[in-house]
Amino acid sequence: MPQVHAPAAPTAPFPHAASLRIGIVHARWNGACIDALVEGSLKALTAAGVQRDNIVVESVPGSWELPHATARMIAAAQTQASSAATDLMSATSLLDPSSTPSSTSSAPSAPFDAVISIGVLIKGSTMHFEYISDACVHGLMRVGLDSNTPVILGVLTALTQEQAEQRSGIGKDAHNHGEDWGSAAVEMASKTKDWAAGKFSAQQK
Ligand code: RBF
Repeated sequence: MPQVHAPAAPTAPFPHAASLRIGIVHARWNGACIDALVEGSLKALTAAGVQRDNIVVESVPGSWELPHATARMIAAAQTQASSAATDLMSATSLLDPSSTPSSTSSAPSAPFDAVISIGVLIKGSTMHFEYISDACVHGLMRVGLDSNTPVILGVLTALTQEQAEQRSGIGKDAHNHGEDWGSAAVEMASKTKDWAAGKFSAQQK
């Protein structure tokens, strides 16, 4: 059986997963693997308690486009959140004291708490594999640090189609790394929210 490289389980659960809003953006090259990885991420997110309505899934042509798309999706969710706040203020305006906010659920218009960026690069006969994978992973790291939003690296770089399938959960004894990415998104989103409020895990016990 091939060795599975995956993280050990986190030391504490994440009880506020239901209030998280998560973005997924995936490339469309190597579609069978992509579909399995997106499904794996969705499965882990919902198993952890994230509401399906609070997950936005978008696609782009290839992995090269992932850093740009991730950055713009983070900005789009922030725009949605600002508009929702403005709507709420006008709905509760002193000019119309009888008005009440139409919804108390903030998650569908909240900023993303994490984004999972998914692509599959398979080495071919050109140098594109090296250029795209290097630019993509560096770009995604930059987006995460610049936006203060956890960006989960869901990019597989495989030397062969078989390797890509093994890491996408396709075939016997294969492991779906998309599930690890869903779990990583919940953990990083939850911890980043806590850290922003000045809380560490040890203080919450
Ligand atoms: N995108 C991927 O997501 N995975 C690939 O394996 C991949 N291989 C490519 C190989 C070549 C020769 C080219 C030209 C593009 C490839 N792309 C791949 C697409 C790339 O990420 C991007 O979508 C396009 O270059 C358009 O900007």
